[in-house]
Amino acid sequence: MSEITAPKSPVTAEQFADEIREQLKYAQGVTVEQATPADVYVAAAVAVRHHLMDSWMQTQHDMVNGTTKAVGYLSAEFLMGKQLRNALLNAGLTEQYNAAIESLGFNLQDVVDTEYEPGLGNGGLGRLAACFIDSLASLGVPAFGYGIQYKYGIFKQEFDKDGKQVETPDYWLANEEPWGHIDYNRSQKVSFGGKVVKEGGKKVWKPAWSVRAVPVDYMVPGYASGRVNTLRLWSAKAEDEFDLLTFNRSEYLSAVKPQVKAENISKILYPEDSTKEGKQLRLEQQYFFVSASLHDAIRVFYPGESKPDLTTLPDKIVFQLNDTHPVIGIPELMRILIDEYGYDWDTAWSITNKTFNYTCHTLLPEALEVWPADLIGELLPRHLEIIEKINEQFEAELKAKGVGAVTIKDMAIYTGDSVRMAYLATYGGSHVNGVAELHSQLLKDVTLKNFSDVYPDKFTNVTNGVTPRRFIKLANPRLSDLITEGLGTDKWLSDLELLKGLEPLAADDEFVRKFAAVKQANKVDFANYAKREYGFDLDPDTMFNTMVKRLHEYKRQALKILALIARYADIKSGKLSADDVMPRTVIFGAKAAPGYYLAKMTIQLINNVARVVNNDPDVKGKLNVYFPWNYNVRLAQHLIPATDLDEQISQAGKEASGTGNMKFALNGAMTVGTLDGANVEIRERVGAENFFLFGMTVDEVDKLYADGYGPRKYYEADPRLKAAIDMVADGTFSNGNKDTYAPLVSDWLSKDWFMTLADFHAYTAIQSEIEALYAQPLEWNRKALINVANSGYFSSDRSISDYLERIWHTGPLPALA
Ligand code: 26M
Repeated sequence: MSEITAPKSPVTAEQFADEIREQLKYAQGVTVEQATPADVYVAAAVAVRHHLMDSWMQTQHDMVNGTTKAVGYLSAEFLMGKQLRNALLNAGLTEQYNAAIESLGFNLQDVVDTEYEPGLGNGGLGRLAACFIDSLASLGVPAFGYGIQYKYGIFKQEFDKDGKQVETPDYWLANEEPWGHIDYNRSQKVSFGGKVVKEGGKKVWKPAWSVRAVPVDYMVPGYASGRVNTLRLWSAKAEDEFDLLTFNRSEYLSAVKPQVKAENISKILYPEDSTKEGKQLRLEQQYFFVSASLHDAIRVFYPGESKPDLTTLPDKIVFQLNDTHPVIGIPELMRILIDEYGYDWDTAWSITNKTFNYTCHTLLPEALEVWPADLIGELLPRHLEIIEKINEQFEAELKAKGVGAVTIKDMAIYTGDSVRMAYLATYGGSHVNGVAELHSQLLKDVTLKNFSDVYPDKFTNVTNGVTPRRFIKLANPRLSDLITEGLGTDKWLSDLELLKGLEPLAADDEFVRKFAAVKQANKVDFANYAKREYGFDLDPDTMFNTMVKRLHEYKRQALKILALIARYADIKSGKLSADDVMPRTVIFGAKAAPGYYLAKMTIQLINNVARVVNNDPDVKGKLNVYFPWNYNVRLAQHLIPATDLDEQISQAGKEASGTGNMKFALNGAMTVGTLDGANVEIRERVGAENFFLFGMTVDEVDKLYADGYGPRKYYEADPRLKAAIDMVADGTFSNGNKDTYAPLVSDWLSKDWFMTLADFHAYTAIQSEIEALYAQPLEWNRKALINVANSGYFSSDRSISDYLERIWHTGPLPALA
């Protein structure tokens, strides 16, 4: 590999500027004088890629030729956020870039701002995948992220004049995208449909149509590790050889149909989160990226071998299934091993079983994917046969273990008319993990109880984490500097437990004041940002109280908005004298799935509460509500560092983990939250006295259900709750129209599936505690600082270390020379 040179000696700002000039001239055809900030952004991105190239090649070389098992993270979503600043940070080029851009006569921020954020994910699951590949590279572990390069990412959210959500397409590839490298020569063919025939005693799949999966490679530079991994996102293109494949082609036009169909596969990210959608295109997407990825891994690890010994595959790579979306990979690997490479069933099963592991990200039963057998049979007939056979083997195994017939039926992977992907994943892989302690426990006790009874050793927990590079260093440079000052080192960026060293400084009033000043400056910055981007007038001298996450009933944005309405009513009626009110700015961010009726109505309600409250002179300066549209990674990076109080108020037992909660705690916000998901572990670490806990526990929720839950009782019993709901019903937030929110009100009063009303009292009661503390800025900031000091555990580096130890059984590549 002589073309790989040792990583270059650090580039100077002058050299970096020259590289940008070269690129502008010879690739983009513009002079520095003609160049726009967008041109300079592209040139800078290309220059950064060039600087990463040797490390990238070296990492691939070491991965393929060494003995360290690699990780393949299979995920339908990677919510990456903007790349330039992150790549510069991890490659150690930030200073040079800053100086170079300025020497070329451009403003740093103008250039960075032209980057368009790739929104290739819905929310937590997709962002977690992005944090994980950052940590894998930073720890020096050889890894591939495998996913889909959707042409359209998560929709852009706008609000119409009535405050309703309007979705518009996110064509993020409209302009030049300098990060992804399209590698046509490493394409894979992925086939669909047709039938299975017997030829010489062997099952042979004769597909009806195929597409070409073209890899688009993104470099994933590790922070200070010298390693650069690959995120390989597949893009669907038409196959040329369709005439060989369509065996009942009668006329040209119908033969061309599959070509149109082909490119549809990677056209759009499904905007659903946590609802199963039995859509054929979705299954096509899943099979498309998984089949291409598995074939790609074999190509990479057995280069040029026509008869590779695939019994060694589990020593080369371990695949993590990010939720059920890539689980079709299990029958696909079986098919590849048996049909393409001639292995017998048992050998194929042993390889497959060792190669896959499954992460579950939910507890909502409706979010576990179940595919109609008809659909699988039509699209992937050979896979359906294999699934049936896996199920037969599974049932025999259960029987041999003495499991009863009724339980065996309950556990069926294949029921005769559907396939349960979570069960297939649990049986087909070596390990199953939940994403926080409580969640993993509930998986064992409830959702996958039968499986955990039979296969207790498969089950484990890996609590989620977030990357401190993006979510502290890039998002919050002021806090980063203060942490470095406090610790006397910046090593915390790759060993976040070092934050613990800040704890003694919480007793140092001088340091706490500096910490408070950082928050205040961040709030001023955010107010300016909100003015510029949204036209809002935020007052940085009020408490910034934030709730950002997908809009979902279980997350209970309704609880927040009802409490807010009650407070508005209290101020207005004089029940709360204006002087006693701690001024608050409440900030929401949330997208609702386009087909989720009640979620969209909640968005409309929040917007209209904001309109009414912000225009009411009676509460001026006391309460303001803002709902910046199109919450995304960029907005998160601005908002999180500026937040005083974060809301994590899901019904206990419903939020698998949450990762926003970690980002806020790490940025010095206090949390008001339930005992749900990772809140439990955050509270354990930061200390009960530094966390605003309220609401029912999982056991209390279960008991209330069992006893028969009726929300109306709570409405009748609590006059403030009643007043708030009545205001929604009577048209206060809909210009007098009583119909506007009727379905929402009726749901609250008759169903209230997530017990918002039952937790209302506890939620409003804790507000006085919150305000009493906020009235003592030094004490508030002391506690917030203790939160930062004790949240180092929530680094995704720690999550990845746990995966390495408990599930993947691999580690970093040998140190670089
Ligand atoms: C399913 C079928 C069809 C279309 C889309 C989906 C789908 C897409 C995304 C279903 C679920 C999806 O994401 C779920 C998710 O984001 N879960 C969150 O995962 C985070 C990371 O583990 C956790 O922190 C959150 O608690 C959990 O809600």
